[in-house]
Amino acid sequence: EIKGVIFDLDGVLVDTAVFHFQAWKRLAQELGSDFTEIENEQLKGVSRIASLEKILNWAGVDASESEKIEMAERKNRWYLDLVEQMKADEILPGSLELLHWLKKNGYQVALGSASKNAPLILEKTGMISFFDVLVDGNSVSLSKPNPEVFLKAARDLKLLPEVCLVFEDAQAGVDAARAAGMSVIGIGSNLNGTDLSISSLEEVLN
Ligand code: G16
Ligand code: MG
Repeated sequence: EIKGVIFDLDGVLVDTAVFHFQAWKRLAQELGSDFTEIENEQLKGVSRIASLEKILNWAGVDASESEKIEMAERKNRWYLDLVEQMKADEILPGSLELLHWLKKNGYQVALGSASKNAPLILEKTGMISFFDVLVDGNSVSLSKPNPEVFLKAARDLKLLPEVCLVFEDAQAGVDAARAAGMSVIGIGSNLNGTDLSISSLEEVLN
């Protein structure tokens, strides 16, 4: 019996991947390299600093720790400029309807995201009030596929992992949910280890 539902943010509730892509691409180009959509796929659910390390690796660029911090901050400023233009109608289809339904039917709702910008994005899109608990890149130290983010969400909801259901769009996130002992619904194709795969949250209530 599911009592709590934990949502990933990017790629599940809201499509911020396009903004991450544009900001990383701009950084890659400044490094004299390029950045493709295929490479961007590999950064889904990956923390900001781990994403940067992959990009530096693909670009064949060495950087000191302080240069890495500066680059990650630069990318984030560009990302936030793009997020600034985001409106409530950029919420992915089905998100609001499902959140409404879950709260109306007595489910506990949490966020389990790698993003440090998660509270800002939930605020901007008007979704923050649906959440009982927020666990994001500010409150966890171990990235997905480590289950920390989801285990912390369950603990904060005061629920056992086995009564929690996770919605995830990234393989690392599906693996993290599994490792936490939770049920998982995958959004999109090519995900292994899900209990169910759907193409959008719109399908959940239909
Ligand atoms: C999201 C994105 C990742 C991004 C990460 C960190 O994760 O999928 O591409 O690198 O957050 O974001 P930020 O730079 O805002 O801290 P999720 O877990 O919501 O899919
Ligand atoms: Mg995601």
